[in-house]
Amino acid sequence: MIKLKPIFAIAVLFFATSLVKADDGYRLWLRYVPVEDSKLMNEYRSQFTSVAISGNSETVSAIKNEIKIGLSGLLDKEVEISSTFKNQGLLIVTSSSEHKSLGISEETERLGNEGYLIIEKKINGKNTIIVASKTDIGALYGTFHFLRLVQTQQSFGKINIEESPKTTHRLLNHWDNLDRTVERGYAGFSIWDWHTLPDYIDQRYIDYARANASIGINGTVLTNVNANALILTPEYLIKVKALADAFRPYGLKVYLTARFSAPVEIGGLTTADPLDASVAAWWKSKIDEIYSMIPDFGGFLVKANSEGQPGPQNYGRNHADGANMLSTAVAHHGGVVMWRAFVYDNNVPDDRAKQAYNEFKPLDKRFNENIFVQVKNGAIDFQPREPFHPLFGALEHTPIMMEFQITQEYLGCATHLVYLAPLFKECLESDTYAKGKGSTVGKVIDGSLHNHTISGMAGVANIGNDRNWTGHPFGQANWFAFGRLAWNHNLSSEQIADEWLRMTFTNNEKFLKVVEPMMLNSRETAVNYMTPLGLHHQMARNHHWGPGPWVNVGRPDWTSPYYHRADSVGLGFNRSSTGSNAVAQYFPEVSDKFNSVKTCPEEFLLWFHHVPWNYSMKSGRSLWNELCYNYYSGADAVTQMQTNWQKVEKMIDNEQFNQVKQLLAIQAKEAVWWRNSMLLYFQQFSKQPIPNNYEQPDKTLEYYENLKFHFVPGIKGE
Ligand code: GCV
Repeated sequence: MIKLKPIFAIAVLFFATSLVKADDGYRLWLRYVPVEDSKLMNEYRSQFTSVAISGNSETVSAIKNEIKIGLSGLLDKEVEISSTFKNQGLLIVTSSSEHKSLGISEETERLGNEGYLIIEKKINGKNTIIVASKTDIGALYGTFHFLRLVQTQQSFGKINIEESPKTTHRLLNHWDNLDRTVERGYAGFSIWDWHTLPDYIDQRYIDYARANASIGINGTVLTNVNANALILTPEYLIKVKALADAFRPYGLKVYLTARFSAPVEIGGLTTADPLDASVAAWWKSKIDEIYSMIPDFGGFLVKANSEGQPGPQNYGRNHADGANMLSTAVAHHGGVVMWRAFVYDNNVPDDRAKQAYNEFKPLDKRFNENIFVQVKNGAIDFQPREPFHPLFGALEHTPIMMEFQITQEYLGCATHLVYLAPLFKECLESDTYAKGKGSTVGKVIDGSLHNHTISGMAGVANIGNDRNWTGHPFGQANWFAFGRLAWNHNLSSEQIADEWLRMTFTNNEKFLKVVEPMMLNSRETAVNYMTPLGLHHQMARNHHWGPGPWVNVGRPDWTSPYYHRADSVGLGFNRSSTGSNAVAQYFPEVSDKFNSVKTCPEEFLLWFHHVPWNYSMKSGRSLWNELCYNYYSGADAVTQMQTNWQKVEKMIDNEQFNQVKQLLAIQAKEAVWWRNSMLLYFQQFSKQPIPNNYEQPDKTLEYYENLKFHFVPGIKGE
């Protein structure tokens, strides 16, 4: 045995402990550290003595791998896995003969292809937990659910869980360019290393698929909607195939963005007119080529005639003409087309918020069956708060794919802690009244309101090659929350935060009591210090980081004054019947509510109304004073987040604690920047003082207006 000198031995021990403890966030919520509660640990250890899993598909291997690293890590001992059933404490079963012999055929019959049961039964005298499904993918989802129960220290007792996803298509959208920059990405470069693909399969690809499967995400669009036709060339398709092969065991299908002008750019045609036979033939042959390489290819996401992207309107055709041509070519392979409703007219409209509805509502009956119209949650663009998009409920015959933005383009990039589940939920729970009370956006997108067989939710990813994937450690919570809600939009923000915190940090109740409320309030806090009371699109030009209410160059509907409409009378965009009448795009119950300044919820007041500075708000304060109140409470709430975070210092990993602490300091600084510059700017119009019980801005408006920033992440150049 080697003998170490005492001081050296202490140093080695210290180094080893810090190595064991340091958490760089790479493992996400799949940390699988030993169960903290010793009583539960003993229970789990005596229950899960060994595990039986039958089958030998690639997905079954993935399940075995997950059980091996997951359960062994959680129980802090090697867990045996066998393929024959004896007296194990945990069975994972997928075949109908197994279901029959266990007497659970009736229950499993009810399950869809991705569903599963987790139940308890006495087998050979032993209480056994059974994860049962019809398919291997169902069993994989069930396995992750089982592991989550152990990670979050749940008691199994008389467990009886039946789960099936509420939507058929649960997708991440990567806005990743082929040069590995990520549009609106704040966590490093793209995780797709096109240069080393197809020969090098980075472990990160597998861990990405594991993480997605653990929350039920079943598809990924690899490329930016501002698309590059090169991805459709054989040189790149072979790389796409390599990723598809790596993801397949995890039930994750690959999709691509289709550049509408590809037939011209890489196909040698002179037109991309969707009604031209040679164009349709080119796409058909391209799509057949893709399916010959990737038989389960998911389909295409298309941004057309928006922000300079080519589309059918370039040839005098409409969106349905373009989408139908593509969808016909993928249909017999089982693929779908997701056609985005985020469109811009070449002419500046009277109200940008009305554009998508105006273009898509008349086309409702024109789309083929395998087409989704993909609609952002709000009609402008992923703002900190927007009313739900009027297309939800308005399109009856066309399935709508929800598009949420997980990456924080308008929410402080990756330096602000903003938990997005409350934003997602606010939209999903909004009542469209399309078929009377209770016609929520959730029911529109899960297909139940209008009886669609395909349904879906997409989230613009916040993932990059940063070691912890998302830059801010709490950015991981937004990826997690998106997946959980795409699976079941009825889950609460609280439950999702609780799960994520326990899995990512600790089950320590004292920690949860401090950090959970902090997460849950963080979105409202951001709204308050950025754009309260329905203000929107006040971010700096182009990079959208930080305030820019003064931005007035470029297309009018890309400027801030277009949206805030501040003048000597008041503030806000009049979208009521006396203004742009955008309210008329909603069903009458909603439209009437938004239309009147009296009944419009105050959080949307300036979205729908131009309101006088001295208008009396529900609080009794004038609009101007309410604005001041909101900005100051937003910035103060970030200071409170810092104080709260300090309380958990000793409860979690030091590296992660410090990372969040430093990011909160940046957020606090930027919240004050937002507050001061917005109020100083609007003060020019209100001509009223910031009440003197508030700390007064220490800089001038001119100072803020002249700040210059270079190379802000998320955009190319500058
Ligand atoms: C991918 C906004 C963003 C763009 C984005 C666009 C879209 O305008 O700023 O970066 O482009 O939305 O959703 O297509």
